[in-house]
Order: sequence, then C-alpha cells, then structure tokens
Amino acid sequence: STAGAPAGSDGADGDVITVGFAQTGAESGWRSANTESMRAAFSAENGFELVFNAADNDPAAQIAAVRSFINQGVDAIVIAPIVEDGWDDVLQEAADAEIPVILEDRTVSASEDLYATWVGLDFRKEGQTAGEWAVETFGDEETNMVVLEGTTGSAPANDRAEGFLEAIEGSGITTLASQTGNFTRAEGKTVMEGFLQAHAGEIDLLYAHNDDMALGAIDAIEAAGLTPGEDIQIVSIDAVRDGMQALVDGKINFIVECNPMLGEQVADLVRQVLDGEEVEPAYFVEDQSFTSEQAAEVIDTRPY
Ligand code: GYE
Repeated sequence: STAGAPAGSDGADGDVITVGFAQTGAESGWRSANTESMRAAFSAENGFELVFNAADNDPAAQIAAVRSFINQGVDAIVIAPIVEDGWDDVLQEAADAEIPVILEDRTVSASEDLYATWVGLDFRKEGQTAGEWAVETFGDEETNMVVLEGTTGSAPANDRAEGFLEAIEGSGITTLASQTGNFTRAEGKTVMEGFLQAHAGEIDLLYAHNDDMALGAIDAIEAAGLTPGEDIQIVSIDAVRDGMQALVDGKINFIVECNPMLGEQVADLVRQVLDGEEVEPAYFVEDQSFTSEQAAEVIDTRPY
C-alpha cells in the first residue's frame, strides 16, 4: 500500500497510507478551515501521503479527480461531494478497484453500500435552528424574507432549505425571493443587489445558507444605504471568524454553527476502514448556535 509514497517517509506503522482527497473547491471560510483541518490530520508525521484535489465547485471535475485517484491506486479516497447526485458510477468503479471511499462534510444520494462511511454535520437541523430563531424573532408578524441558497444540488443547500421551511411553517414569514449565491461572498453580494433592486423597501429578513454569502450581502445592504441587522435582519450558518465578528458587531443577528474541523475524525475512520474494523454508516458532529452576546463571549477562543 505504498504506491506513490516517497522513499523514507514511512509512518509510525512503517507503511505510508496514500489518500486521495477530492475537496469541493475554496468557496468559503468554512472550506479553508476544513481543508486546513484535513491537511493537518493527513500529514506525513501521521503516516499519510495526501493527494489533494480542489475541483473549483465543478461536479464533473470532482468526479474526474476521483477517477484519477482510482487510476493512481491510492489506498483510500476521501470525498467532500459538491452535489448529492451523480456518484453511482465512479463509486462503483472505486468499489471494483477495492479502494474504500470515506465521505466527509456533504452527503450523496447514492446507496450506502457504495461507500464505507460518512462524517459531517446535520444540515437539516442547522436549517431548523435558523428557522426557529426567525419564528421567535418575527412570530406572526408579516415578514418578507429573501434567501441566499448554497450551491444548487448540494446537500447543505437542500437540507438547510428544508429544515428552515419546516420550522417557519404557520408563521408570518413568507419568501419574497430565493436564489443561489454558490456559498461565495462575491455572489452573495451580487444576488443581494438584485433582491434589493427588485424589492426595494420590502425586505425584513435575509436567510443565508452560509456566513460568506451573508457577508457579501452586508456589503450590498450598506451600499443601498440600509443598516444590516436593523433594517434587514440576518440569520446565517457556519460561525466562521468573519461571520462571528459581524454578529458581534450587530450586522448579523443569529448564526448557527457548522463545525469544519473534521480532519482527525476522518483520518481515524480511514485507518479503521483500512484495518477492516467495523464502522457506522454515518457520524454526526454536534453544532451550537450563537446570539450576538454569546458570540462576543466565545469569539477569541474559536479555532477557526
Ligand atoms: O456551510 C459552506 C461551504 O458543505 C457544510 O460548504 C459545507 C458548506 C459550508 O462552502 O460555507
């Protein structure tokens, strides 16, 4: 199992584990923290050789990267799947090559038989928590909401939308407009600019599927002469540093955490799977949520 491993870089057990990691891209602060966590866990000191690919959020490029890992004969493949659908063929190819696949972060719609395990967050619950805050804040009041969705077809965009809608059912909150901002700051800004033009003076609430899009939207709201957090209340998901700072500053009103520090747990699972140990089909990592006051208390001690 030392294919491609540089000479003299043997791990503690004398056998370097070569892992191909197909990352989504570099769209957000969450993603940077996740990549860092993975690189640290799959280090040479820990006995790994990491073959890293970031697909720039192009699902076809990500599948091609996984195929190239199979051709290279890596020991294991880790994927943060950009979208849920379209994985059956390449996962079957990995299974045929007897290379175990471990998923991290996002989920796939393919059968559980086609991968060893998954570790990540409960995106639906994150959406629910965000929606519960919105209902507590606005209640029966007639409230016009706009939504910045994550990447279309991605598990977090699907599940965060679903969980939120479930939570606001029967409340006074209605959706004026909902569009993808691809989890990026730049698109969060341009899509929000469009919302502000089409619905001038009407928007009470923004639900952003991640902090980066909320931060882009804040720029657009301020450029329109409005006060984010007051004229338009904002709820988002991730709790990355810049998002937490905007929450402390009162520009965002509530953030639901999504923990990106998954590297160590993924590395442990890779070892267990390669050792033939039995693992669960899914491992959920716990999330918290923060008001402005709570963010102020913890912001200096956050690892990302
Ligand atoms: O919320 C977003 C990132 O898949 C949970 O992807 C992840 C999401 C995260 O781009 O910021």
